[in-house]
Amino acid sequence: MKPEDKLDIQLILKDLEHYRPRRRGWTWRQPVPEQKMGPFTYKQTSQPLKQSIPLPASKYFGDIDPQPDCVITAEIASGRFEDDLRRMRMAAWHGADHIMVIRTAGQSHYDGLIEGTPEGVGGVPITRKQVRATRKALDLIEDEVGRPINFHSYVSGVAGPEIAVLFAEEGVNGAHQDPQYNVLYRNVNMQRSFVDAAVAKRLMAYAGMAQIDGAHNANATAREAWKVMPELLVQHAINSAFSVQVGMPKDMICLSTVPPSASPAPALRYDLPYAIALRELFAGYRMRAQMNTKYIESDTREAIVTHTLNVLISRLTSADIQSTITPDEGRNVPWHYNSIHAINTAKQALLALDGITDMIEFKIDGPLRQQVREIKERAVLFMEEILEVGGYFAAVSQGFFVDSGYYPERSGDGIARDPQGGVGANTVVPRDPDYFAPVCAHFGYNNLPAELASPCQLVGGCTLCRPEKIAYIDELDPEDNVEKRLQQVAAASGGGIVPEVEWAGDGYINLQIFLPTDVRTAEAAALAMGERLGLTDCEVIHKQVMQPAEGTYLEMKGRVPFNINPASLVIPEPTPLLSEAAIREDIAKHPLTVVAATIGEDEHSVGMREIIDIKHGGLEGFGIRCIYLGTSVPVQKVIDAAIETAADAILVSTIITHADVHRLNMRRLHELCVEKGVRERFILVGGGTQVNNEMALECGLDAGFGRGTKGIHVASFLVRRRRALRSDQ
Ligand code: Z97
Repeated sequence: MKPEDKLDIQLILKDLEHYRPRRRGWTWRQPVPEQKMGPFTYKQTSQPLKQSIPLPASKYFGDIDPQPDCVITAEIASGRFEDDLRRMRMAAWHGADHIMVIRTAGQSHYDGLIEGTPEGVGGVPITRKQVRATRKALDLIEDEVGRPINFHSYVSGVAGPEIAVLFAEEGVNGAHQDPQYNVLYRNVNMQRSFVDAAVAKRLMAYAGMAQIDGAHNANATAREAWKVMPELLVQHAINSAFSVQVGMPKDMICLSTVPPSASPAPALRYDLPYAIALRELFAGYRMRAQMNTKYIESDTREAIVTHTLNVLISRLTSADIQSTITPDEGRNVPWHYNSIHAINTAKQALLALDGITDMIEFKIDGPLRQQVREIKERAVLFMEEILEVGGYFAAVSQGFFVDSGYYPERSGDGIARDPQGGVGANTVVPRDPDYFAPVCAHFGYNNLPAELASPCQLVGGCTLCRPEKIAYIDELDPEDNVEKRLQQVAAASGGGIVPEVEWAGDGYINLQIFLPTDVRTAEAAALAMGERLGLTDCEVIHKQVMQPAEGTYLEMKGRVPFNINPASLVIPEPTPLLSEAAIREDIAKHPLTVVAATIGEDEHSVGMREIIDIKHGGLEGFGIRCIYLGTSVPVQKVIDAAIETAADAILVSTIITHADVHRLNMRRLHELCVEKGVRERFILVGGGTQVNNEMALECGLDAGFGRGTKGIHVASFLVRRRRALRSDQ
């Protein structure tokens, strides 16, 4: 794949029947303890990527893109796998190596596997074709970025064991698996859920998959979520101990830890002791740090701050996997660029906190220790009470779990389930003495004949040993399938460019609007504006009062009813900027003086000062000598000053431009220089909000700079022009 080419979905779909995953199992990053990158030495990074997109500020540090030592997760959940694949590529380029494909909401209600590529809502249903195409695309993507990428999904519901077989066959690298999730949230029968879990976990262990548990869901579900800390520890304990019993290695068991609170709560006073208690109790297991989702509202800024504080907890304690939740999770099915923002939040915060624990340590005495101890004690008491009432099933039937009291307090709002009831009740039957299953990676009793090397020998191999035996069904639905969707998208766009946030061709753009009115009026006014702008399907996705009377900030999405033909675009050739270092080096060797002024009757000095001032990255910062003459300076005077100071360049700015005065003044500068016989001596540059390069050239100057210009643009131009002049001589 070439970076400038789009992911070819047709190529991925081609010959999918014969695709085989190239490896099984999970891959951790390779930490490099003392890694030099650019001007810094990092303590907690891993091997860099072959190709990637660094954080925006990396340009100040030699474009470095250090990769933290822990795996970074991107949750991808558009509902169309063909668009998910493209987002996965964007995510990998930003540093995600754990791609978690969220299923359609509540897939664990399905009681079997489905086939084909049906569209989902807020996630895709698990089908062989979608899983296979995803793993195949990830092979290409991991080659492109130069790092293995873990593909992850969920093993739950009464079809859990079938899904686990599918995942083992198709090279899925990690999955959520926790029988408590089925019991509490999906009302699957308890016995059935734990028996299924044993089978599924055995398969996952065979395939080397990492497991993530489901404890975080108690935090996300409980009414007073920060109080469930003791229960979270209990849930982790039950799933971890069960998994080890079934045969999973401890270092493949990842505890899904979530900081239980968020500000305005004094969050770290809860989250930090909780994180420490967990890591102390579960030493030897892996920590998957999930971000707090319970308190995400529609304000993306607020979500990003919560996530940054969550990463602080991860760095102060430890995380083997740093999960990222998109900051728009509270308002829509996550959009492409919000997935990327989430990854960057984690990457940025992890790098900023590199080596923090070498510098600070926790107080051994005091509130932190007390809290840690208290949380552990409450969890142990919780466990003891489970035993007292007769075990886990009895405890669940009495509503012990997801109760919002701080144990041993109880609020009576826990989830209670009937041990004899639920989905799949009475479906577990004891195995007969002659029970024999001719499959590998099987849990429990199997009456394996002694002479067999492997159970599947009798049937000539199972699908785990002989993948060619896998029955691959392409599509079942003639309408809801990827080919049809791709055709429809292509037809609707007519080859033009259509904006997109979620799916190719969805047409959505997002507007940020401030309206000087109350919130209800503002929402109605925003929708009216959307209509006037010609947008369709407008929806206000965030509103925030700045002050009840002074105004409201809103974000509104809407679809554009057109597409842009790329052939109709006039795209100016970019002039690459010289690097800051190259400019400085040139100026040090060949000093440069500029005379600068706002000319004519113009009192606006800000634009020119921004270009010159060292504080804002202006010319002075590159070692250029700047003689600033002030505002409303006559053109004649500027030229005289340039002659007197033997300047190399004249910079003039005009902001006030009634009656084209900016053009007149620029032309005058050129003409007067010609009259005085000094035109060749000076590089003439014009600037201002209404100025552009073509216009300045037309007026006889050497360059023009408009809105958005920074000092480096002008400095780069001056150095280049001088180099060209030197080579003339
Ligand atoms: C996370 N943000 O990162 P269904 N099993 C377990 C789960 O936690 C889940 C499912 C199955 C979250 C992801 C919540 N977790 C979303 C242990 C879902 C999914 O098909 O929706 O019923 O199962 O963990």
